[in-house]
Amino acid sequence: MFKRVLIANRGEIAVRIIRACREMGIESVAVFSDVDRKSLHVRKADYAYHIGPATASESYLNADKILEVARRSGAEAIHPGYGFLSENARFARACADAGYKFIGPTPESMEMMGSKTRARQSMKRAGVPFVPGSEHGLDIETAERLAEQIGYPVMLKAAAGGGGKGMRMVAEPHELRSAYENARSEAQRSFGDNEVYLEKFIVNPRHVEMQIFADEHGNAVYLGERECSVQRRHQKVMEESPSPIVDEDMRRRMGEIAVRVAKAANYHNAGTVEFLVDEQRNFYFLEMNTRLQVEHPVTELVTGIDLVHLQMQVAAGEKLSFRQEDVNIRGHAIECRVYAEDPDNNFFPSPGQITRLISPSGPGIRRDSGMYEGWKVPIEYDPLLAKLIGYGETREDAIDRLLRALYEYFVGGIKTNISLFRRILRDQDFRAGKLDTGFLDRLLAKPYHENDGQYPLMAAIGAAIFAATEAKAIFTSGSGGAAASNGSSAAPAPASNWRRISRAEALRER
Ligand code: MV4
Repeated sequence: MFKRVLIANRGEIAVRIIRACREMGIESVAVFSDVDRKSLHVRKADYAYHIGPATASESYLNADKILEVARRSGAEAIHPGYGFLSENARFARACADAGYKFIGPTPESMEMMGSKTRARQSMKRAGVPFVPGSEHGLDIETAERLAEQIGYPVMLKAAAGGGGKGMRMVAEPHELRSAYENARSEAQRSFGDNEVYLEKFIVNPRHVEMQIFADEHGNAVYLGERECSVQRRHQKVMEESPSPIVDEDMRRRMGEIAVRVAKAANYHNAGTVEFLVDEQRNFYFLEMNTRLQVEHPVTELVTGIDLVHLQMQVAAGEKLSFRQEDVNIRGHAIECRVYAEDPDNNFFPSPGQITRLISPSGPGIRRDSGMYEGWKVPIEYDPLLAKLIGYGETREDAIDRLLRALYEYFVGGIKTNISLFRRILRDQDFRAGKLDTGFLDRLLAKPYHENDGQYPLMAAIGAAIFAATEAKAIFTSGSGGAAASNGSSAAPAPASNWRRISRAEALRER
């Protein structure tokens, strides 16, 4: 196993990887920009190196600086996390050329998946179902002919794209030409590549993705799916595993296809195969993400597999120690992405100092966080602060635990989207598993008045009193007017001044 690993990332994912390193007896090397000098990953790592100014292109995206730190620190391997250089084939190649193991797939796999048209050509050869359309870039005449053939509505997409950039829905033939020009120039501007191809438009799709893992000896497994339909402007907000619409049979079919995708790409390490699922539950290959994903914890909780440990082992040349038959999905996990943004002001970014932080824990709760009290959230990077993950035997149990934990969560000094999750988790469509990629926009269009906002405030006041006095004094100070709300007269008086929030009360329509 590696003795020392460099983590080319920041925030919660760097902390997550440092934790795996410590568990495995691997020394961790952090890197940081000017504004991250006091960040949590720097404090938790065994070593930390300054790599430049806040601007990502001069620090976390600067391959030369990262490789320079690898040399100076004596690291043997580099974990890229997600974002930044994680899907950059040139960086993966530069690592290998400099003698460092890149913890991820080969540059060739990354290049294949980086071009959507190349990926579609390979998937066609491998017999993987993908959304009907073209496997090559198109000129306008060919696009017009093909669109007639497959039928409107269609979608134009940038071959170098992903994440919604350079994408245009076309409802009718007369709109095709201008949509084509727009997609092409946006693709050129965003990716420096104007190749555009065409797909049949899938109406109200769900976004379901399959986690796969492959070692460097030809073994590959799938580790269950994640439902990622709760998103806003192509930014995921909440993910869960298993998906409410995937049953055992669909999981096996989707999983076997995902493994076929991995084999066709000669894939190594952790990867995610994305599918669009239509209203008839047909699924189509969309793209492959060649990295560890933000939402990997929900898969860890339902499989019991530590994906970051596995990444290190596979990168060190070990064989997968289990087979597909050994993988069992148990329980249900849901992740909330806590962002520094204001849900009451169009999700406007809200950087600044965290003046007070009260974090939830307790049964079935996992928190992967990059923040601490007193830390200043920089404006320069992705606003993801933390991930709160609820686990339970059933989906309803996971929801109830998350709701409980969300009422314990208090972040002072900045705005966060925590209140949005309380709203989502109480929504009847969400609770019924009626999800598609339009779910969140529909929810946000409904009128809503959160009149339970006093609970976080109460928690903050309570914690402040707790910090200033002895716990015993509070706990023995009588019921303080609080009553048990579970309806049982035999229940003892609550041990604190907080009212117990019952499921019925939490869900009551007001
Ligand atoms: C689609 C689609 C409908 N039909 N392709 C958006 C991001 C990109 N990676 C793929 N996307 C979509 N492709 C066809 N042929 C609808 C979307 C889409 C979407 C996909 C996944 C998650 C959220 C989404 C939100 C809006 C649209």
